[in-house]
Amino acid sequence: MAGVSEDQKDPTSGAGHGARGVRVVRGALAALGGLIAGLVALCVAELVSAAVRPEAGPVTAVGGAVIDRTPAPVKDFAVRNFGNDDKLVLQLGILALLALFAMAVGVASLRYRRVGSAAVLVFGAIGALAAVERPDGRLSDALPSVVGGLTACGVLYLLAGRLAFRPSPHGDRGADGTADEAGKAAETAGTGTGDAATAGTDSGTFDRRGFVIAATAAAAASAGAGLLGRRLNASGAAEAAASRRTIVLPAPSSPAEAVPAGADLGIRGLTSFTTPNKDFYRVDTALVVPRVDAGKWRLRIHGKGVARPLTVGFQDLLQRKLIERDITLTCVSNEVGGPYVGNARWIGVPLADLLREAGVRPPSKGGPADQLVSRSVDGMTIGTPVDAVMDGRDAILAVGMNGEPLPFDHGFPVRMVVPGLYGYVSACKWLEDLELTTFADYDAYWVKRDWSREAPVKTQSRIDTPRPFASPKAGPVTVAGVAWAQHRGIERVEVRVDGGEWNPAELAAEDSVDTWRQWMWEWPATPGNHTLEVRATDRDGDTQTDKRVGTVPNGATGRHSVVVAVD
Ligand SMILES: Nc1nc2c(c(=O)[nH]1)N[C@H]1C(S)=C(S)[C@@H](COP(=O)(O)O)O[C@H]1N2
Ligand SMILES: [Mo]
Repeated sequence: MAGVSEDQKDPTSGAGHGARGVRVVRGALAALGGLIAGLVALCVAELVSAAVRPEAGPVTAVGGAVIDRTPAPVKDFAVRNFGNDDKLVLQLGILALLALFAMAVGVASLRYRRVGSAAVLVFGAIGALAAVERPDGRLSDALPSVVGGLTACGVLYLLAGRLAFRPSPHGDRGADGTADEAGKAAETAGTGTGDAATAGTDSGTFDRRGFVIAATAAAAASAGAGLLGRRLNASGAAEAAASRRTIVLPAPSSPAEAVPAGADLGIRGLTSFTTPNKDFYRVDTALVVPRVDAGKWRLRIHGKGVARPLTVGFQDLLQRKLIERDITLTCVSNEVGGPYVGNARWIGVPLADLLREAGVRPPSKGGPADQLVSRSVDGMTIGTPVDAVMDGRDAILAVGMNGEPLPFDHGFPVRMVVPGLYGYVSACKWLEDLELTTFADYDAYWVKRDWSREAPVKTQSRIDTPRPFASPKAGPVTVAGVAWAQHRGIERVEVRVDGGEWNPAELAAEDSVDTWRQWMWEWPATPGNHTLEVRATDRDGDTQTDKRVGTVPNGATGRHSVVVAVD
């Protein structure tokens, strides 16, 4: 192989002063060449992804593949520690790894020029495979990585050529093919082979200037391609945003009643009863938030026992009977005391109406399908019991959240919301397909990943104030928080100090059994360290257990407690 013979003749080995310097410079430039090749790959892929779709980019695709393969406990850890930044951390991690590999490949290509360039193709192939393998992947999704990889392969080959030693002025190297090749490559870049353009020692030179020019050109061209790709990708998003702006939500035929005056105790440090959209937790697997054009959106309802399959558009939905309801949504990954719970006022079409129109009967009425699988545009699948969505509860295909069309982060244009079930078994965002099937026949995304098939929300309560390790003054201290047991309702909340007697907390007015409920308790605090603990009882009469279990497979149990140091 030419690259090997090149190095065997490396005149710097064992040569005099300065040879080491050349070697270091050459190594550093080679690493830089690798980095630039990596940059080229990503930028070209970005540009090509604009022609395919933004989700097909290699970092997004590989990130998605990593998310899909992350075991539940690790994912849980990531969500817990990085919160809504978990995806940013993942992407930065992928980029950092890629940079390391790119530098290594760059250095390797000094010695093994073709092997190094070929290694770039392997990365392209990984990106391509990851993109096609995504749940919503198609063959064309491979294009960004393939084109990016091929381009980067060529660029690295060219750059490595510039770093090849060529005959020194002393003529101690034969005019072998490799050196010729390097010389020719240098000429192509218009640098000539004049001594001024070369860096070297007594015993070896390479085309440093040629490298710098080629590298700069590659970096600049790829940055341009990358920026253009960004632009183009953003324009698709802009159309979706425009479609969202033009939406006027009709008045619901069944509006929600005003939130009772006493539902929000207005206590400092206590979570507000209604969660503003911008503060609403976000949990999903999407590295690129899908931006769907509402005008092009379609929902298909089909599957087992669907007598009249339906396809509806966004405007069709808006013209139907709309209901408005306050519903508290909770994530199964919410730890005891955790933040992944929020309450919003949703507007949408009753899901049961649509299903009945399609001729669906729940299993309790002899229907053949017990599972409703909702699919999103990004390939998420979520399985919900048909009986639950048709048992009279307010299961909604939501189009509005707190008085505006759904935010993109929360599923625009349409998502599901089902009171009483954790989000992963009910709340599909960016919905595009509803299929009637059975739990025996099909496992949805999370079920394939260790989580339970069915998951009603567990009764929980949380202390919002005082905060952990707060140091309130002795005397009356307001202890307050929220409690939830969606679709059952909260009957009672109790608080105790240092494992003593349970004290009944005062409950805020109830909005509905589908929403959380604020509570407060006036604590006569005495100086010293104390542990506050809360427990809720739901309307079924079940009191939260103190037995701690983790979030996997169907939701955490245990009591939230907070340690404070009273002054
Ligand atoms: N398409 C899609 N829908 C999804 C998810 C997802 O990853 N993708 N996550 C689900 C989970 S686990 C939860 S808890 C809720 C969270 O909804 P939010 O992000 O609007 O709070 O969305 C659900 N719907
Ligand atoms: Mo969730």
